[in-house]
Amino acid sequence: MSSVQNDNLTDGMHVMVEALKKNGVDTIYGVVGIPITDLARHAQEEGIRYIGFRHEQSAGNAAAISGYLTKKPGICLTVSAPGFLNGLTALANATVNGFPMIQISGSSDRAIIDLQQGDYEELDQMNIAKPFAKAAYRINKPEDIAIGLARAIRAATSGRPGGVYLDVTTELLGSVIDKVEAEKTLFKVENPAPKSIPSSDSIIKALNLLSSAKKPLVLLGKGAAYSQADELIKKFLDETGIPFLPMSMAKGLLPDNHPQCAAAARSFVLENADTVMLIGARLNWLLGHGKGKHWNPDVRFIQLEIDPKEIDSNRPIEAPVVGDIESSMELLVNGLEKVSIKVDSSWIENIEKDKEINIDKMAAKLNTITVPLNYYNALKIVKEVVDSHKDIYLVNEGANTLDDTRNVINMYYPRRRLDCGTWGVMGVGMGFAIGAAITSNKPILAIEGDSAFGFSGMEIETICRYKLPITIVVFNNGGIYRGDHENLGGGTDPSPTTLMATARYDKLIEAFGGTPYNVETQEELKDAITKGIESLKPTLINCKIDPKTGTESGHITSLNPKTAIKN
Ligand code: ADP
Ligand code: TZD
Ligand code: MG
Repeated sequence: MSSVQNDNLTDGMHVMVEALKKNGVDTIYGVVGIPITDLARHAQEEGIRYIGFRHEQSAGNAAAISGYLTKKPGICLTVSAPGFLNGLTALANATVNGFPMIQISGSSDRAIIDLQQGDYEELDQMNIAKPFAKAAYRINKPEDIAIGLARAIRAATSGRPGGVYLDVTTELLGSVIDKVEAEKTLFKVENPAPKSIPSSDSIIKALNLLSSAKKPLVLLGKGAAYSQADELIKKFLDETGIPFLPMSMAKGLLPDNHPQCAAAARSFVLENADTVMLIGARLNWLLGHGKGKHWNPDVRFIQLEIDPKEIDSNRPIEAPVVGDIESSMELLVNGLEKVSIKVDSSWIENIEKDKEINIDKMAAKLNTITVPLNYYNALKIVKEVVDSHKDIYLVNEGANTLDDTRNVINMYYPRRRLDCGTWGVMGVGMGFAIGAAITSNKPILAIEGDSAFGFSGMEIETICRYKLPITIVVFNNGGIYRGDHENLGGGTDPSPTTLMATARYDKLIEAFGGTPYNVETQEELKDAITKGIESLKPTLINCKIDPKTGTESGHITSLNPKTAIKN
């Protein structure tokens, strides 16, 4: 694409970069090609960091997690048609999880697309993006670039955040516009995610319901983590003494070893709580839809939620508090002096008893010594390392590798655990690790199933190219869930769940100059993770795990159709 920049004229590509700069965009994650190569080059020239990936899905995942960590939309840049589609999975995942991101994609000639005349990478991208995105826009005129970007920023970050698609045509990028006119169109979006203040009635109702509870529970979701209302949530819990349960990515919002944390008594508190206050958590499959055998049948709900449509989505909510969590928590904390919230001491004692029993059971699993290692005795080591590097970001995906890691590893700071989220999607690992490293400048530890790692594994080249402080541990059990299944047809092909147990994933990072480790014992694992983290250099540890120890689908075996379980 030729650049028409001269003293009086500019073009869509240059205006787009100016609009991004004006709105504080400091990083773009992408893969270049026609028609957006010059856009990436010029963005870099203008001081925006460009992080080039090997696959758009990982670029999208990096953008999404950066959005989650910063509350500013992460930007992913893709080429037309296939690049766009590769990024779309990440955009959809961002939307489902409530992460703010914008996928800016180049697209081919509208006139040819609309008549389906067969252009290079022809695809009607905006219409394809619509069902997967929170919003989708196309900019056709250079004078509309600033407005188009503003619409995308507002849609991505206001209300429930999500993924926004922004289509920039080849024609737009090359369209000439007078420099002075273009300059006049530029602006910074004012207050992109306005506060949403809940009604005072809803606050009073919520507090009254809590004060009538004997066995209350606060359930923290990733919406609470996202809102960054950390201090207010802490204050509310400190002042009321209510036990809390964090959803996976809300772990660490208050430290997992906080005395009120009921994570180790999860089943007990869900089965027995008489009043549950949801803070930024949905009653979706991850919570059994808030009904059924895992819940107290008489439980009453308070729900702090920004999206009014979410209320009553699965069961009636007695006290909805519709607003942003920060505003809602502020009003709730201020309202505490007007009500008396008393948590039954027997409730706390019973939770403590259940925690003790479960912690003992867990300790027994962690303290087994086996060769090869199993998930638990390997995770015992990871836990020890994380306990002495509390500020670390933990990226985690897999089935057993995901579920067991979540249960074993304590988190100590908000927004440090980044995982498969609402969809239970594989392939977020390296994108999340890279996005978190670029955004936080802190060391990242990625605990990856061998299958999970494969979905984004080529990004270790990206990690090495940018010299990122990422330590990857591949729990290599030789398979999806387990490595010991047989081909039921009796042939020589491996079973559908089988991967190579003998694979040396560590060798991959050697190709790019990273540090490899191949470990089989707890001592070797501890040494390798500690050195990896402390070196601040790209490190990949192949950790051999007994192929016989995993469970089909990890902790969600019951979601399989009844026919499928043949362990
Ligand atoms: P988890 O999986 O941790 O339970 P979910 O992603 O299911 O969390 O739910 C998060 C909820 O938080 C979503 O319904 C989302 O609309 C809501 N949410 C996100 N940000 C805010 C905010 N700032 N204020 C209020 N609610 C929010
Ligand atoms: N594809 C995508 C994109 N997401 C998925 N969740 C799956 C496929 C299905 N799947 C799971 O739900 S977990 C998993 C797959 C393929 C991998 C589990 O194997 P692993 O972990 O090696 O990563 P464990 O430790 O062996 O259980
Ligand atoms: Mg595996």
